[in-house]
Parts: sequence; C-alpha cells; structure tokens
Amino acid sequence: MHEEVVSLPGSDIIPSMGKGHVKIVLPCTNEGEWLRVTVDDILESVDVSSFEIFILLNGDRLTDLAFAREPRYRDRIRILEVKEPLGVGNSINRAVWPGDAEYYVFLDAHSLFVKRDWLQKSIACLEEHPEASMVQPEVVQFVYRGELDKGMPVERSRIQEMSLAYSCRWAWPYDHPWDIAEVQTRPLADRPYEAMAGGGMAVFVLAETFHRLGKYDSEVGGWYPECMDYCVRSWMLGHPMLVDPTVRVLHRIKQEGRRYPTRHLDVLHSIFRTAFKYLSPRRRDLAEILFRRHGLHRQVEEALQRVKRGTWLEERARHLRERVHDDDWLFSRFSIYEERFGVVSLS
Ligand SMILES: [Mn+2]
Repeated sequence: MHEEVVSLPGSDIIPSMGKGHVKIVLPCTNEGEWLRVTVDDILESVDVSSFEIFILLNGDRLTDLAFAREPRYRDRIRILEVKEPLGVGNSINRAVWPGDAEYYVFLDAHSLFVKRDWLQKSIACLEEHPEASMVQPEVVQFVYRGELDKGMPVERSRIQEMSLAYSCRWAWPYDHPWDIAEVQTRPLADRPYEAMAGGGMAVFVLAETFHRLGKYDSEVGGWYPECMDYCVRSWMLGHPMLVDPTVRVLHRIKQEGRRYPTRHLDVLHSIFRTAFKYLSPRRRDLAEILFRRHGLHRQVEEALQRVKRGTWLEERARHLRERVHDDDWLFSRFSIYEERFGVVSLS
C-alpha cells in the first residue's frame, strides 16, 4: 500500500452532501500557483449554495497548499493526497464515491471562468438531459504570457485566447499517428447537442450516472483517452454525450513542455484497450494497422502486451451483455471514416 494522507480542513463546515450538492474535483500534479488561481476563480464565480472543491493531489512535488488553510478557503476545500501520480482518470475515480454529491464537475487545475453562470447553466443542462453521460462546455484554450506570481491574481491582459474546443471524435485515417482523435472547434448548434466524446478538460456529470456507467476506466490514461473511453462505452449503453455551447470555461494550454514521457504509449495502449473492450474484431485489427502503417511496430507490440495483461476480456463480456448499440452504429452515428487499407492485412 502506498502512503496516503487525508486532510479535511473544513469537513465540519462544508454543508451536508444532500440534494443539489456539487463536488468540483481538481486533480493536481505539479500545478503550482495555477491550482490556487483556479480555486479563486471558482470561489468568485460560483453561486450555488451547496458545493465543495475536492483537490486530489497526486504525485505532486511542487504545489504549495498553504493557501487552503486560510479562512476563506477552509470551509470549501477538501484535500486528499496520494503520493504517486495517478493520472487524471484514476484521480477522479479516487475523489468520488456513491452518495457524496448530486453533481460532479471535473476540471483541470488550470481553468478560469468569465461568467458567473457557468455552474448553474451546466446543472440546468444536466437536469434537462438526465440521460446524458456527461456535458462538455465550450472550452476556450488559452496561453498565459509570463509566470504567475506567488499569491497574486491572474492578469487578464496576459491571457491570449487560442482556439475553441467543443468535443472530440475519432478520425481513423490520419497523417500523424497522434492525430487519431480530432477536436471539434466549431459549435454545431447554439444550444445543447450530441457529440461523440468530451476532451476531458471540463466535465459535468450527474453523480449517480457517473457511478452507474462505471466511472473512468482505471487502466486507461494519457490525457483525453479516459474521457473518450467513457463516452464510447456510455454511447453504446444508450447514454449520449452532450455539448453545451452556452457554457464557457477557459482552459490553459501548458507551454512548459510535456512532463509525461510515456504518454504516447499511454495513448496507444488506451486506444487499443477501448477497441478491445467495445469494438468488433475487425476494428480492433484496424486500430492496430493504423499505427503499424506508421512503422510503430515496437510501440504497438508493447501496447498490445499491456492490453493483454489487463482486464479487457471481462469488461468486454459485461459490456456486450448490456450494450444497446454496437460499434457499427457508433461509427455511422458520428461519421467516423475508416480507411480501407487494400493490400495491408493482418490475417
Ligand atoms: Mn489541461
């Protein structure tokens, strides 16, 4: 067992987790001052009566949590610290349990909000669409020029908005092996609409639904694949993913470089695991060929070995019993183009 430290500085003050309670989960690995700034912006913008901010600190060597002991934070924040890095999906899974809230918000700990209504509107959307597996807002990708000073607020003039993200979709022919999912950068409607998957940066869900659909897959990691896997599974179980383009969340694009050297292999493994669990054998082969065509034989072998060491077969057996749609339906529903490879074949 890994050592775990639980501190609940304000657990006696946070309102009881009754009807309407919102749990905002912030996984944090070395977010530094961005965690504090995200928390500040949540506290300034949220006006629902019953909410908490649950920080899942994991494998963090950088972030100073001293701010959380100040009175204005203490009654809203809970912290669970895990020594090893868990990845986003497992951090979120660890941060929630049945009966703890009615709504969940999963946010990257480098998020900002421009309007005060973001949470109320998302909750209203979930209430109007109780069958939804999740709702993604309009995500505004931004870069921040310069560094955040310790204890200082964000300077809005340093924020440079870069692009928009509404949802994510598999794109199975591709030029670069890591472009296997494409981001939808234009809204398809001006009101909530269905899409294939969320990108994972800002996720709203009914707590009961999230538990019933099986939370995030504990073996899937990377950066967006856990959300893709969850949405693919949910769609096939009859639960749509929704985009609410009227809700806006700002999400920072990190410029300090990638800190996770194995993440490409994680993505490859995750795509294969999702394919092994939920797709037909033909598409399982296709997923493999997509990467082999780029010469990634060693990575493919490594990822496949990881998949086969895992629990995909049990998951698949259960999923096939419960699903209401197959992968032909899914690929057709979202017009996922599949290249026919002609001479290339595994058989
Ligand atoms: Mn992020």
